[in-house]
Amino acid sequence: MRAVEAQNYSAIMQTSTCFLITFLSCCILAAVGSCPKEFANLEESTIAHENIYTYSNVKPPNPTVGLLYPRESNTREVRSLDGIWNLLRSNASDPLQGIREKWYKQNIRATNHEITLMPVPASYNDVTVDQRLRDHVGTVWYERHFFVPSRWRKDRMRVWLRFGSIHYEAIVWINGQTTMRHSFGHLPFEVEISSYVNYGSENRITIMVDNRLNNRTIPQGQVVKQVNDNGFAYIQTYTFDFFNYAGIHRSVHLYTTPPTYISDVELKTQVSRNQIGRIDYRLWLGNAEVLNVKSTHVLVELLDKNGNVAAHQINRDIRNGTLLVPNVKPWWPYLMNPDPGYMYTLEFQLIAEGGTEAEPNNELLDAYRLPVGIRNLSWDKDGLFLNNKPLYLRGFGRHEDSDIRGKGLDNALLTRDFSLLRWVGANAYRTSHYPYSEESMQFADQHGIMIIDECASVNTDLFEPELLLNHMSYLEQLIHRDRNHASVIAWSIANEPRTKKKAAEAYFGALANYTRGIAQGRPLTAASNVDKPSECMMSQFLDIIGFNRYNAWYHNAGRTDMIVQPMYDEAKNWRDRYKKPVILFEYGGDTIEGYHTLPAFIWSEEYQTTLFSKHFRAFDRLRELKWFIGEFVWNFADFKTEQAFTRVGGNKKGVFTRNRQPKDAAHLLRKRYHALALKLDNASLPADLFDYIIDWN
Ligand code: GCB
Repeated sequence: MRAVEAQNYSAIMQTSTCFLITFLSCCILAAVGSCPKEFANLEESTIAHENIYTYSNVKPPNPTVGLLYPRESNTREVRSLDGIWNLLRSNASDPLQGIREKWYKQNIRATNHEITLMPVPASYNDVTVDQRLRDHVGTVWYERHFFVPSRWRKDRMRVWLRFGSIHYEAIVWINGQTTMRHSFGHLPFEVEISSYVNYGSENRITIMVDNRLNNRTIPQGQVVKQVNDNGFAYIQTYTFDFFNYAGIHRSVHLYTTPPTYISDVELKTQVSRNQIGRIDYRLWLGNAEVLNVKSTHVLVELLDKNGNVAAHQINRDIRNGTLLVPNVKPWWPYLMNPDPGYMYTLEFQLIAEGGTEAEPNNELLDAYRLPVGIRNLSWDKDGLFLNNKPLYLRGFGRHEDSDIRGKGLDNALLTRDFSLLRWVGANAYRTSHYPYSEESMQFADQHGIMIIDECASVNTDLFEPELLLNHMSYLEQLIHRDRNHASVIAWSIANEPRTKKKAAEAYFGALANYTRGIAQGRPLTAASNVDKPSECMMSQFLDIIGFNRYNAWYHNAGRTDMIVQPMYDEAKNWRDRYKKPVILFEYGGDTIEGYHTLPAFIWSEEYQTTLFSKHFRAFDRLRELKWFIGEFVWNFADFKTEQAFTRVGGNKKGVFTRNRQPKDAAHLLRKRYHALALKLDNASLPADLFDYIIDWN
C-alpha cells in the first residue's frame, strides 16, 4: 500500500516537476549551459525481480569549470550574503504552489503568507520551535535584498553569485529572473549575474529549495503519502542514519572578477628525494578570446608561511606550467612531522604587456591566490604512502551536525572540532557520508588532517542508469572542488551500498572506471558492510578496501569477548579476497554520556571503552601484517537521526557528545592515538596524556 502510494505521489510530482523543468529549462539554458543528458536506447533485462543494466549508454557528465573559492585580491572583491533571510514554507501537499503563484516575481512578504526570519547558513529544521518546519517535506522559499555598487559597472566588473551548498535542489531568481538550478546537496554552484542585477540600487534574490529525495537522487529516498489524523501527510523516508536537514547550509557570496579572468586552477604537486618541490598547474581563463596571447603572460609566485618568495616564474604559456621549489617544506600529516600542514600561498597574475621595451606599461588583468601544500601520494597493493612513508590512519567517521544549526556551517564549531581532533591525536577522518564544507577542507590542509573524501551516495539500492549519471556527476563535482587540497588522500565513492545485489557489479564497474579517469592522483575507496567479502559486488573495483563492522554491537551485542578474533579474521578475509590495502571505516557502540555500569553493560561508558580496547588488540595484530592501514571509530560526536525507536535522541556512538565534550572513551582513544604516533613516527607525547598515579620507582 505504502509503495503504491509512493509511486502515485512521485508520478504526480514528476509530472508537475516535468512541467516546471520544461518551463525553467528555457529560462535557465543561457545561464547554465546545456540540459541534463538523456539516456538513449537503454539496454535492460530483468532477472529475478532485479533490473540489470549494462549502462553502456550512460555518457559521462560534462566537466565542471569555475567555482574557485571566492578570495579577495587586487582585482577581485568578495561580499558575504550571509545573515538573516526571509523564509516561506510551501504547503507540504503543494510543493509547486510558489511556482504557480510566481512568488519570485515580488517580495515574498507580498504573498501574505507567514514569513519566518531564518539565519543563513543553517539548516532551517531546528532553528524555530515549529514542528511543521522541522519535519517539512517539499519546498521552502528564501529571500533577501542586497546592493550592488554602481562602481562595479563603471569598472566593468563581472558579478558572480556563489553558494557553498544548498540542500538539495535549488532554483535561484534575481529580481524575478531565473538564473540557475542545481540539484546536489553539499556542493558549491555559481552563476554570473552581471546582466541580472541593478547597479547602484537594491536587488532581490529568491531561492526555492526542495528537500525531497527519490530513487534517482544522491542519496536516495522516497516520499510516501500516509493517512494521519488530519487526512494525510507526505513523509520523506530514507534508510540513511542521519537527520535529513535542509536549507542554505553554507555561505552565500557575491564576488567580482575582471572581464578577462582566471576561472579555474588545477594543481598537482610532488616532492623529489633531494627536497625539490614541483607544482604542475593548469589555468582556465574566462573571456580569453579577447587576449593577444603573444603579449600576455602569467606571473607565478609561491610565498612561504612568512610571506617570502619561495619560487617564482614568468610564463608565456598562460594555460600550463611547472614551478620548481628548491628546499621545499613538504606537507606532512599531524604528528608525522614537527611542522605538519605546511601551506604555501600560490599567486597567479595574468598580465597584458603594453608600452615599449624601454617603457613597458603592463596591465594586471586578474590576480588569484590560493593555499597549496606540496606532497607526494602513492599506493600499491600493500599500502598508501605520503612522501614515500607508509601511512597508518587513525581517526573517525564524522558528521556535519550540531544542535540548532543542523548541518549549517559554523566556524566556531569547526575550530572546536579541529582542536579536538588534535587533542585526541587523530590524523585522518572520512567525510561520512557527503562532502564537508570547503572551509573544513581548508582547516584540514592547515592542521595536517588527512581526508577520505566521500560523496553523498549512502545505502544506494536501486541501480538505475539515471542514478549512475547523477552519481558520476556528483563525484565529478566533488573531485573538481577538492582536487587542490593536500589533505585529500582518497575518494570514497559510496557508503554501504547494497552490493550483494547482482546489479551493483556493472553499476560500480562503470562508476569506478569513470572516477578513476578523473581521480587526480588519488586512490578510490568505499565502505562496504557485507558479511562475506566474496559477496561484495563493488570492492573488486577499488584501490583500497574499506569496510564497516560492529562487533559487540550489531553483531553479538553485549559480547565484548567476541571482538578480537572476529575482527582479525574479517579484515584478513577482505585482504585474502582482494589483495589490496584494507581499512576499517567504522566500528563502535552507542553510549549514553554519564551512564556508568560495573561490570560493563551495553550503552554504558564502560562498555564503549571496553569495546574500543578490544578492537585495539585486534588492530595491533593486524598492523603487523602491513596491509591493514587504518582504524576509524564511528563516530567523532553524537549526531541527530530521524525519529526511531532504536535511537534515543540520535546516534550516540560519538566519542564526544553532540556538544563536543569528551566521553570516557575519548581519553582512552587519545592515549592510543598518541601512542601510535610515538610508535610509528616518533612523535612526542602530550605532557598531560597520563595522570600521575604513583612513583613506580
Ligand atoms: C553504519 C552506517 C552509519 C550509521 C552506523 C550506525 O554502518 O554507515 O551511517 O550511523 O552504521 O551507527 O548504525
